[in-house]
Amino acid sequence: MEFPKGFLWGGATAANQIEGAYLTDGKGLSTADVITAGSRTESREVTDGILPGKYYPSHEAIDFYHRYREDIALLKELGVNCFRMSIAWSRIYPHGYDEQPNEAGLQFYDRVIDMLLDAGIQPIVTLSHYEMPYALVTEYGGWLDRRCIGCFVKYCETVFSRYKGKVRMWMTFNEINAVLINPFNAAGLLINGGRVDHESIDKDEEVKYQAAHHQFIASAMAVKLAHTIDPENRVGCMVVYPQTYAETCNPQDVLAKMFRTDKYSLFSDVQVRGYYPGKVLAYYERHKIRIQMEPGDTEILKQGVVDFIGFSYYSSRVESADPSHKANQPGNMVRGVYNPYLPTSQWGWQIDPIGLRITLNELYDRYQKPLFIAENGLGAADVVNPDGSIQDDYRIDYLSKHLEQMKAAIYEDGVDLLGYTSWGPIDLVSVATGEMEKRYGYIYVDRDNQGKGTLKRIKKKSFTWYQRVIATNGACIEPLK
Ligand code: BGP
Repeated sequence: MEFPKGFLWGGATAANQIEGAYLTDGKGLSTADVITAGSRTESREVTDGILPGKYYPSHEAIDFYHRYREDIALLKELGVNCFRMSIAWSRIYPHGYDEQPNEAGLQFYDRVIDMLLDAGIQPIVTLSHYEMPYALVTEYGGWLDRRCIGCFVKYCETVFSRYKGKVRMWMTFNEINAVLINPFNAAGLLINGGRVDHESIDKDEEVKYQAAHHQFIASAMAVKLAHTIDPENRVGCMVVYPQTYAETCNPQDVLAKMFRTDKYSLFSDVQVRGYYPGKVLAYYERHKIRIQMEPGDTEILKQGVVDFIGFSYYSSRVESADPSHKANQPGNMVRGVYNPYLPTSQWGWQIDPIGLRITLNELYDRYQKPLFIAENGLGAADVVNPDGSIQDDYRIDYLSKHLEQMKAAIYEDGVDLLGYTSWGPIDLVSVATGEMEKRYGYIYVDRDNQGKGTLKRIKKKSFTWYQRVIATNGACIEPLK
């Protein structure tokens, strides 16, 4: 059986993970540009500006800035009908608070968007994918400062007007709920030196939720503006959805799971419903979290509810009420207790296709709005064989099993799913580790963790597989022989 007519098939990327050219044509420094490379065992470091002798993978990334023609031609050959990309805010407003936009930055996106449209590929644009102009951190302190709202909305107005009639689908903040453990990437907050801290989910809550409140207001204003500029615009939120299971059927574990799910869902609750649900306000009260809200905020939230729910799904996690059961099993952003029923990837993320079906059902039940899978994929180390081929059957296996569960959610459970953009159709820089060799692509990029390599692009076996999936509108998702 095919996927519904008009289903969106694509791939997802972020400006700072592909573009490089980090100071070219008037671009300002972004928060992503001051994060060094790490590894599987060593965390990335947020430095005070650019320090000599340190390696920052975003500075060159895969050089999409200069190679977009070749890359879009490959996407066209792949057959995708959409491409999730982000605009680097600091290319348009180098400091965030500038009076005028940077015309050269806009011209770059003009070229990319026009070329995508010529190739029959609909651009889906994230407005802030784990980056903001660095000056807004050094001078304002990131999203904790309410002035960021005005800067963001001005930037949105510039790009909504410029790409009117060309871009019709937008997402506001990538994985907005990741602020809980990754406050620098998500909101420019220098808590804990900007490091990702998996233990910190319940710490510094007032600061994180205050910054999130400013983002909620900014997102709601952006939604309203997008609809005003072009009623055809559809704007979504984007959340990381760490599907969570209770460790046992002990009600204490089930309660712990419920609290965790609610905590991650708070963000989409506000963005989709347009108000803070009572549960959230009760949580703030119980934990003495005081959020500064201004008169008018309630109205803004109400008027700026999103049109669809974009989310990332890579793996599931397990929650235990027993503090001696350590949550040290890694996953996308979030850690959990080890699940003995699931295999793990080379980077330790547990692979759970059925969890995607459960997630689609949970989100649709909770909100009754269309869903969009904005990210999903397998990070793996690929090997280029002497004949130049890359046999990534493990990736095909991962993706085809997830597509099978999507089909079940659509046809057996009645979920309204708009589309699917697998993460990194072309290899790119990893967010968690800064590595290049954690690869997601259908297209290989010859570049290693130290930034060495020719940047040559090579099609992997999964390229042919995804090409067939799209050509048959998902009727044929089985792995290739
Ligand atoms: C998500 C981010 C992406 C992407 C992905 C894979 O959290 O939105 O930007 O990088 O995770 O994670 P990683 O790059 O760490 O493998």
